[in-house]
Amino acid sequence: MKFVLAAAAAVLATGVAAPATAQTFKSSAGELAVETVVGGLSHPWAFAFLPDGRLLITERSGRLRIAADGKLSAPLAGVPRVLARGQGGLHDVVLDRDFAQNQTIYLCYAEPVDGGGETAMARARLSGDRLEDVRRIFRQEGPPSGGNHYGCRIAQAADGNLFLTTGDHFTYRDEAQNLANHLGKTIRVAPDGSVPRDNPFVGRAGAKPEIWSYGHRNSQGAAIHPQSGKLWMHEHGPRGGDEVNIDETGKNYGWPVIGYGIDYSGAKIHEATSKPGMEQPIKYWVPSIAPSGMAFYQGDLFQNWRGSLFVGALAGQMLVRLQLDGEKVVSEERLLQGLAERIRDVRQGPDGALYLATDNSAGRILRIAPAK
Ligand SMILES: [Ca+2]
Repeated sequence: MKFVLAAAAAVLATGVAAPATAQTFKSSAGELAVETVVGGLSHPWAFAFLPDGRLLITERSGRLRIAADGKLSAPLAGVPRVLARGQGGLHDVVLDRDFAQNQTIYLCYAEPVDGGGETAMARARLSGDRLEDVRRIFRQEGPPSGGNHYGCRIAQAADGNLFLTTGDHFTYRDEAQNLANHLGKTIRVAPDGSVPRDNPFVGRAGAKPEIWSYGHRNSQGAAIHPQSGKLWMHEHGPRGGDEVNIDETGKNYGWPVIGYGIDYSGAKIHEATSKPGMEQPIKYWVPSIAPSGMAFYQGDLFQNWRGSLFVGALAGQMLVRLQLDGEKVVSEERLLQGLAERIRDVRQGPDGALYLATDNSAGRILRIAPAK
């Protein structure tokens, strides 16, 4: 009995499941052990590590919770109201680069408006079990979404400016080429929501000054490259044509004019796969994997994987590792096939392990480390 209690206490202290419950998977870095850090989540969408090791986790329904030692807190007060419908709800959460000093976080979510939802971003100060000083710093303008294609990943650059991905709302794909609204764009704003003066369309008549790049379909992955400082992102294609792009100022990424997929009906969408003045992805998938979440790995636990880009897959139900040579993808490794989980988010933990969020009504945060 004493032994059983001690074992249970050890599990609680580390916050991970007992080793007996860990699943193992083969990989190019040896055998991987997959353990549950915390369960009982409803469609977790994103998570962030607080400096003390606790996890801040969003659930699509609109809850923001903290996990510590394998236990979930009650939902934090002060989260903006979200439109939890279809794909929409509470999405990304990111800590400010100076979080240790200012306790500031950023949230992306579907904000309810007349006729549907718009992608919005708020900043707030995390104070115990609540958010204080909550302020919306961006809201998309353009025809609202009925529930699909909100984008909603945030990445903060070294200069503090925030990148935010949006979607084309599924029914308005041509708007991704229209600079007069925020559909199908990457947005760049300062942490107070103001427009940086060097944004590419500042001063152009009829163009939204918050736009950084355009011609995107629906991006649920974004990260700053640790060496170059450039924004990398991926986006969902239709039937085929998911892409990884290096997302640069003022550029047109082609949707829906060019691409590598077809419509769900089988109908043709694109004029061609390339066109002058439109960027090519550095990687695309046919058939689609439905990418969500993105992280560059820089840890010590997987020495061979340093510099790799990790991408979660929803429909693909796996974790994808892209080996890079500079700005080229040289190989793809498909991991955790057989786990049979939709992967919504992937991050590197402070311990050098990889962490995933699984997207379902019994969602979990998983820790991936070398098997002992
Ligand atoms: Ca494209």
